[in-house]
Amino acid sequence: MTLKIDTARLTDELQVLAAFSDVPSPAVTRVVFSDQDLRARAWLRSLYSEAGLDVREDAVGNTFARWQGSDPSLGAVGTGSHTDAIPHSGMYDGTVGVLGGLEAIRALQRSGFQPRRSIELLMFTSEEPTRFGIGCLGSRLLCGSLSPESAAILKDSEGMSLEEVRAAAGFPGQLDSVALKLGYYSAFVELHIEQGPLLERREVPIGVVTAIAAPASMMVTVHGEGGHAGAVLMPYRKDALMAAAEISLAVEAAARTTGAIDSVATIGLCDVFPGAINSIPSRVRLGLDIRDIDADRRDRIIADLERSCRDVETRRGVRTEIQTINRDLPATCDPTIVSAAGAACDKYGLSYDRMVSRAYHDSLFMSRICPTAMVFIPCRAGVSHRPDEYSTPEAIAQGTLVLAETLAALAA
Ligand code: HGY
Ligand code: MN
Ligand code: MN
Repeated sequence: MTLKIDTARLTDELQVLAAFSDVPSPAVTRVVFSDQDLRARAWLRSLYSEAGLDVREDAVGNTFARWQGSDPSLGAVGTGSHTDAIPHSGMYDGTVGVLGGLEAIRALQRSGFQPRRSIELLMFTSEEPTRFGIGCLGSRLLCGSLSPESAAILKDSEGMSLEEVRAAAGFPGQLDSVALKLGYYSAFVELHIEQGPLLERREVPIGVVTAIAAPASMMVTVHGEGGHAGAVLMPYRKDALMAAAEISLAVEAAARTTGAIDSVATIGLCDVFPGAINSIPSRVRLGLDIRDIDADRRDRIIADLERSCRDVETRRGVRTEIQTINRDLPATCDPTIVSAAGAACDKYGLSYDRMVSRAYHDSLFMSRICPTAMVFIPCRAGVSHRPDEYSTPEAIAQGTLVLAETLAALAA
């Protein structure tokens, strides 16, 4: 069986999907359950139906498009990714895994392949933390690593709860109906852009992921004393922003000195209150993202953060609070799927690298309920989460081809 990917159609569908955005091209903003997200979902459902797939959506909007296999008693082979996009980002993060997964299924259908195990395309709800503050919301609920109770109380920046938002978006039903039973999938494979520079730098067309880094995110609130920028003299200040700056530099130093290049820490959110140029900050909220492929090493950075908070409290007379949003274990990808993806590359003469994913993905949580692996394709200069994120049609087609062959091997 030699598969043919319809590159023109796939590229065109990626462009159509990118247009469902709250900002003008080339940037994409598509926040979960926004009007643009709902429009995109409706359009995607029409594509799944056109391909003859059985479509269902769960109580949190995870979407499943199934190609029935000849033996429905067997666990299905899953593939897919997300289509929500953080503000002012690019058009390939996540979408390549959904539309590439769909084209992989269509290519297998066109070839006359008949799956024994059903092949199911997933579109996970809210992979990005943008609206509810936690990443992989849909896949966490699917694998049971987030309880329905904890999910129900999540709120967005307008104070709307997940319950209110999902009901208004047309996803009623009980959150406790979302978790999948073990065995529902026999395997899961996600196609995704690398979101890093290695494949392009090494001129290798495919990455086969062997491990996914462990993310942790937390909010640190520093409570100081406000006051008049002119009247309060320096020795008498309890400036929350200066304290937060010391904590930030301590976290950066901790990540830089673990002895491993895999340790990373980012402070992507900094909210200063009251936020007036002539008023000493009385409260600062920092959003931290700390990752490593080794959970213990990552946790040592968190320990340094905690130490720095205590130290700053003593020296500056401020009070700090650390709220942990998530602190996940890394994932090891399944060797059988890794070899199947490698064999698919060999079949088409595509070189590939085994590599670690430094971004987290829904696969991190799918690996809790079934053997899981990922296929990466290069993205230009490793850029992602930016409007200039880009992957060539050829790279996308090659990744889709490897995905299709891998799915066929797993579903045969
Ligand atoms: O942040 C991440 O790693 C993912 O792109 N949401
Ligand atoms: Mn992303
Ligand atoms: Mn992604």
